Amino acid sequence: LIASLEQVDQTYIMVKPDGVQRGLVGEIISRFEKKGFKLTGLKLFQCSKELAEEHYKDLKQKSFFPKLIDYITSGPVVCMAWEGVGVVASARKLIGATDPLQAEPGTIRGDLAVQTGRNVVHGSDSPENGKREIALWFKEGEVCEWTPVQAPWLR
Ligand code: RTP
Repeated sequence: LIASLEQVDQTYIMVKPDGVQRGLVGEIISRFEKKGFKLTGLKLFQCSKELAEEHYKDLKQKSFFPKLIDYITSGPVVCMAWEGVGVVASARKLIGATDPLQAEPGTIRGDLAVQTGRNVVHGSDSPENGKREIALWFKEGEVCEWTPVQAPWLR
């Protein structure tokens, strides 16, 4: 009964262009799969400048904004929607600090990156932004609701 009261959230995770170029897509997907979250959306995608600017609209006033938009549009990204109880905060923990040199070993950025401007992955910072970003990056019908089959060997 208690478990059924827990809120199931969605988060938008994106392998940034450097992660795709470096061949880290499988490694990054693996970390969320192994943790136990449910993948509900996945695609390789070249985004427009307009979409990148909308996604990062809260950072519009930052000095690094133009560089950030150039980076995100420099090549294809991998867009993902993940679902689960506590998935937003947990994904941020798995990803690690924005500056990869400050990110703990064991986190994606801590293990795989060195520069803030090339930090391989994005994760939504709140359940509200998770919903907003999934709606922004995925079209109707691209996000898939599915129920995992109860596998006796996983109990
Ligand atoms: P993200 O949205 O990508 O998950 O990153 P975040 O929340 O950890 O960091 P945020 O402050 O929202 O910044 C978004 C992305 O902008 C780039 N950035 N560059 N000083 C800089 O050059 C700088 N600061 C941030 C990073 O790619 C960061 O992930």
